[in-house]
Amino acid sequence: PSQDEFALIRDWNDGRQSEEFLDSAGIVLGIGDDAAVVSGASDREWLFAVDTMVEDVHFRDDTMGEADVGYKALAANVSDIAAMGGVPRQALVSISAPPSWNGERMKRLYDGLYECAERYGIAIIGGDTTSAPRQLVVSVTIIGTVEVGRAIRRNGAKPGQSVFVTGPTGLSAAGLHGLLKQRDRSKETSVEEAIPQRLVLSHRRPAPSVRAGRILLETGWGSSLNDVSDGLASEAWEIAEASQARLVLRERALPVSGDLASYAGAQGVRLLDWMLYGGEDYVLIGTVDRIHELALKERFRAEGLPLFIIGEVESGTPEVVLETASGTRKPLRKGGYNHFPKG
Ligand code: TPS
Repeated sequence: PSQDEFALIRDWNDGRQSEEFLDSAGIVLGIGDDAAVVSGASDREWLFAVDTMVEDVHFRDDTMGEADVGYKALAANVSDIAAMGGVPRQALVSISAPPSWNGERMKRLYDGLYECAERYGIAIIGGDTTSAPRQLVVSVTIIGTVEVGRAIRRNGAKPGQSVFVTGPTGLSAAGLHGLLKQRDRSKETSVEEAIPQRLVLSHRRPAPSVRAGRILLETGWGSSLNDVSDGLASEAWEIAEASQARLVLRERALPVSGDLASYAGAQGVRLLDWMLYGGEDYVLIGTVDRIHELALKERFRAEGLPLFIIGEVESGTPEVVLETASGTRKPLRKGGYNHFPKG
């Protein structure tokens, strides 16, 4: 890189994380050389995941602030580690920035990124920065650790077990809906209709469930696990297919956020559509043996974390069905966000 580029990268990253923190995180050599050096632990396995955010696909100029983009790019990766029951440790950040993302905007993006890193104790150990012709692309690679042989996979759901979720879903999609509506409206008038802040916040600053994943691993009670990035129905389908089992979700047991319910009512949007197909919630869905269900709930409660039992696993063709209040069963389509629609 040129001197300019070095100066910028230093400006965005230098002094963000203390020497003490980086030492304690096992970082032998951090940002600045050709590669980072990290010490290993013999009683752990590594977890690796990568997740990318693209301007105008995952966010728009007017749906997220710069710091929100940085925060969410890392948070989505943290969620992938949480969904294995692991601990997030290090991250590498690759950014391709168009001219519209000047130095000041990039600095704010890194503000959000380091805010998330601090919250979850993640060391930023390197990355790559290039220019891009039009849209911003942020790609984060995350590294986590997990006790040998203990990672919680999607394929462990067994007939007779209960299905749980660690929080309400649909908030992020509703927040996005509100933000897009607000933008359309502000083209004509300057009247601002209130969107519940909780919805906007869950869209811009998702809170991945690392602690929940750790409880599920430490107790040994989580038999399958997945994070809700594409929507509850789609993630339930992934567990059903990997485990070769049917997941029955009870409509009445699905956790409903009060803010979401009133906003959906006011907007005339079907609440259930957001809850099942919204996506970007980053709560965890998984399964637990019925004999451990109460004790697990108690563990969650003791740590101030919610846990909702939303259904059961049955033997049979892999599929996901919704049992309505009246007891009728409706198959749920896989749904979810499709980046490559046919046609
Ligand atoms: C402006 N969205 C985009 S990607 C995705 C969802 C629900 C699924 C997860 O992505 N339009 C704007 N912003 C958004 N966030 C969406 C639409 C919704 P991936 O599969 O890449 O993890």
